[in-house]
Amino acid sequence: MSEQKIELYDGPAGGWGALRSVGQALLRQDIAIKGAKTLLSANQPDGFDCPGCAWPDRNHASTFEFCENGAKAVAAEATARRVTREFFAQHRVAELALQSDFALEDHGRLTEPMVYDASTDHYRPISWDDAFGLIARHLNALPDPNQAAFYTSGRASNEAAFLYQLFVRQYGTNNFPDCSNMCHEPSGTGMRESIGVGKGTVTLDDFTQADAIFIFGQNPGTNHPRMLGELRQAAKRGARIVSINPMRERGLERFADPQDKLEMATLRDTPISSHYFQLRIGGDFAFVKGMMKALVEWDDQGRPVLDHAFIAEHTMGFDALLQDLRAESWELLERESGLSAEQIRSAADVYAKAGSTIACWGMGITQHQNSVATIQMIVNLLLMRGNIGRPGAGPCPVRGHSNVQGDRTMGIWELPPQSLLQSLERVFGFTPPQKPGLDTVSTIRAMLDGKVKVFIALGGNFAAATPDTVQTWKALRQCDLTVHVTTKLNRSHIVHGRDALILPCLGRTEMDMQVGGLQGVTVEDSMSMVHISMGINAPAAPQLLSEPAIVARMAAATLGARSNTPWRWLVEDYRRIRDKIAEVFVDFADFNARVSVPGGFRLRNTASERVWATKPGKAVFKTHAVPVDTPLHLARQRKGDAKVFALMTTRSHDQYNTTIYGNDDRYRGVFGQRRVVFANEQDIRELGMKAGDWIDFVTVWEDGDERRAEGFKLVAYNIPRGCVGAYYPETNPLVPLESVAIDAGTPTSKCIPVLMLPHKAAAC
Ligand SMILES: Nc1nc2c(c(=O)[nH]1)N[C@H]1C(S)=C(S)[C@@H](COP(=O)(O)OP(=O)(O)OC[C@H]3O[C@@H](n4cnc5c(=O)[nH]c(N)nc54)[C@H](O)[C@@H]3O)O[C@H]1N2
Ligand SMILES: Nc1nc2c(c(=O)[nH]1)N[C@H]1C(S)=C(S)[C@@H](COP(=O)(O)OP(=O)(O)OC[C@H]3O[C@@H](n4cnc5c(=O)[nH]c(N)nc54)[C@H](O)[C@@H]3O)O[C@H]1N2
Ligand SMILES: [Mo]
Repeated sequence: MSEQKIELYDGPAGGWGALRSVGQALLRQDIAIKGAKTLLSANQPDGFDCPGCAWPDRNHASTFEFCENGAKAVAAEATARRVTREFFAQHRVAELALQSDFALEDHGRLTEPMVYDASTDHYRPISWDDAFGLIARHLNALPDPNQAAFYTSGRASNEAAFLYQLFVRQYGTNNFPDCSNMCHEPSGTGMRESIGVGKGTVTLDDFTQADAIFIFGQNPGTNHPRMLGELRQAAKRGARIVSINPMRERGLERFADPQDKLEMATLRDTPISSHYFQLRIGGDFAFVKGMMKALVEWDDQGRPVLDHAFIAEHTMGFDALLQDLRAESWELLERESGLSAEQIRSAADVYAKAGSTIACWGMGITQHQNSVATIQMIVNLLLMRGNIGRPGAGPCPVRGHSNVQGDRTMGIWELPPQSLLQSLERVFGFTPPQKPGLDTVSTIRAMLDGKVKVFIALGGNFAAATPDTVQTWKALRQCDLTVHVTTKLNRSHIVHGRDALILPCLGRTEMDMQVGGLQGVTVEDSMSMVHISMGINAPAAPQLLSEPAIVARMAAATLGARSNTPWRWLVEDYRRIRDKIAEVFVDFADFNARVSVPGGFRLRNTASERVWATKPGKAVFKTHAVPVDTPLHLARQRKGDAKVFALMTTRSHDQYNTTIYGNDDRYRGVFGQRRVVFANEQDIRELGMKAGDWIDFVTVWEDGDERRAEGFKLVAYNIPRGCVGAYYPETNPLVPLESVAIDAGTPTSKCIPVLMLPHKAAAC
C-alpha cells in the first residue's frame, strides 16, 4: 500500500504509470507468469471478454489492447488467494463486519458453497444440493412469488441471464432489480421515447469519422481506458473533443498510449480535449439547452446550422421545441449551468462547425433527478443537425459492466415488453407474469415494508452499491433468506438475511467444462456487438459451478414438475441455450453460427438506420423546462446557498465499483487513502478551514432520518464553487432512498445536497 499523500499529478493518463501499476496489481495478487498469459488472452477471439468495462474492442481480435484497469480487473479475478472453509471457521461474521470492503475482497476467491449458521455466527460448508434445497424451500413457502426479488449485476453472461429470467418468470414474478437501475437506466428510458431504441447507435468506426466528440459526465481515463485510444486517434486527425465535466479529469486532458512505442520512449503524449467546460454539478441540462438556443439564434439570423431537411423528414415536435428555446432566458441557463452565455455559445459553435458529431455520456449525466430529460436534450441536440443514423455521428451512452447491456437484452427487466412475454410463452409453454416488477430502489422499500422476504443476487454487491446504507442494511437483514452467486467475499455476504447462502461461481477467465465439453458464453458490449468469451485458466477451485449451471439447478430444484423446461439438459451444452435465445429473440436468429465468427456480430439498431421505432414512427424532439426544484435547489432555499454543497459520488482509479483494488487515485493525485473530499479552494477558505482538515457530511433532507458520513479530508481541487466530490461506496449512506431520477428510478448519486461540518472526533 502506498504512503498517504496528496500530490498534484502532472503526467498524462496512461504512459509508464499505467504499466507500473499493472505490474504491481499482478504482484499484489501473487500472480506471476500465469497473469501475463491471462492478460494476453483478454479480448482475443479464442480468449475471454475482459471483465472490466463495456467499451468495445476493435474486431475483438488482432492485437492485445492494453488497458491498465482491465488488467486490474483480470488480476483481481485470477488472484492466487483463496477463501476456504477454514477461513470461515476462523472468522465470525461479526468479526468480518469490521473489515473494510478492500480487505474482504482481498482474501481472494471463494471456493465452496457456504451457509450461515446463526447459532455460531459463522458460515459453514453446505453441499450444492442442500443449498438449492434451502432456496427451493424458501421460495416455495412464499404465499406470493412477488415476495422474492432477483438481482443481477452486469457481469452475468447472456446465457446465465437468459436462464435466470426464464426461471424467475416461471416462478412467477418480474422482480428484477439490477445494477442498470443504478446506472444507465435513464439512457434507455430517454432514448426509447426519443428515437425508439434504448441503446447507443454508434460503432467504433464512427469514432474514426466523427468531426466532433462531446463527452458529458464521464471519466474514461479511469473507467473506460480503451476509449482513450479512440479519442487519441480522433484528436490526432484533428477531430474536436469537447469535455463537459465539473472536475478536471486527467484522462480527458492528456494521454500517452502504452501501446505506442514512440510515445512511450520519448515520454510524449497526446492532448485529448480541445475544449473543456467545467460546468456545475447538474448543470448539463441548462448547458445543452443553451447550445440549442444558440443554434436557433444563428439559424434565425440566417447562419445555416440546422438540418431542416432531416428535421422535416424524420422528426416531430420541433416547433414546440423552437418556441421553448426562443423564449428561454439566457440568465437562467447561465445560472443553472454555471457557465456564461459566451462559453455555451463557443461549445455550440464547435458543434455547428462539425460535419458529424458523437455525444458520449456516463454517470455524470444519468445519476441525477432530471437525467431522463437531460438525455433527451442531448438527443435533441444531435437531431437538430441530423446527427443520428449517418457515419461518424450519434448518441453513445458508455455502459459500465461488461455485459450490462446484454443482460437487459436477455430480459433482465422489471418492465418486460409484451413481445418478450409472448415469445417466452410461445417457446416455453408457460404464462409469464404480467405485473410490473420491482427495480433496485423499490426492492429495498419492499424489503423494509416486509413485502419482499427472499433476495437472490446473480453477482454484484447489493449492500455496498445501493443508496441509503442504513436503510438498505436494515432491509437486507429483515429478509428470510439472502443468496449471493459470487466470486469473492463482499459486504453483501456480511449484511445478510436470517438464512444466507454464498454460492461461489466460475469467473470469465476460467475454463467452463460441462458434459458437452468446454463452453463459451456470450456478451454484448456498449455498441451492441455480441461475441463469445472463453475462459483459459483452471477453475479457482474444483467445487465451483458456472453461473448457468447454478441458475439451472436452482430452477430445477425450485420449480420441480411445475416446469417442463429441460434445465439440466440446457446447461450440458450452452449452444442449446443459445438456440433457445434465437427462438425467443428475432435479432438472435442463427445465433450459434453468427457468434462463431471471430469478432461476433452486431445486433440490429433501428435508429442507426433512421427507422424510428417510436409510437409516432418519427424521432421525437422532447421539450422540457429547466429544472429549478431539484433537491439541491430546495436544500439551498432552506439553508442558504453558501452552506449547501452539491456532492458527486464517484470512482477512484483503484476501484471497480465496490471492489477496491487499492487506495490510490493516481490521476487526481491521491495516494494511500480514500476518505477525501475534493473541494474548491475558495469554498474551503470560506468554511474557515484549510486543505488537510477533516469534515463530516450531513445530507440536507427533510424526512427525519439523519444521513451522515464522517471523517473526510479536504483536498483543494479544480472544481467549481459549491461542488464537491468524494468516493463511492463510502458516501452511499448519504444518498436518500427517495432521491431518484424521474421516470427511471436511478439513485441521484451525483447530486446530493450536503453540509460539510468540522469533523467531530478530535483526531483521525
Ligand atoms: N476501472 C473501472 N472501470 C469501470 C468502473 C469502475 O468502477 N472502475 N465502473 C464501471 C461502471 S459499472 C460504470 S457505470 C462506468 C462508470 O464510468 P463513469 O461514467 O466515468 O462514472 P464515474 O466515475 O462515476 O464518473 C463520472 C464522471 O462524471 C463527472 N460528473 C459528476 N457529476 C457531473 C455532472 O453533474 N455533470 C457532468 N457533466 N459531469 C459530472 C465526474 O467528475 C466524473 O468525471 O465505468 C465502468 N468501468
Ligand atoms: N453512490 C454511488 N453509488 C453507486 C454508483 C455511484 O456512482 N455512486 N454507481 C452505481 C453503478 S453505475 C453500478 S453499475 C452499481 C454496481 O453495483 P454491483 O454490480 O452490484 O456491484 P459491483 O461492485 O460491480 O459487484 C462486485 C461483486 O461482484 C462479484 N463478481 C465479480 N465478478 C463476478 C462474476 O463473474 N460472477 C458473479 N456472480 N459475481 C461476480 C464479486 O463478488 C464482487 O464483490 O453501483 C451503483 N452505485
Ligand atoms: Mo454502472
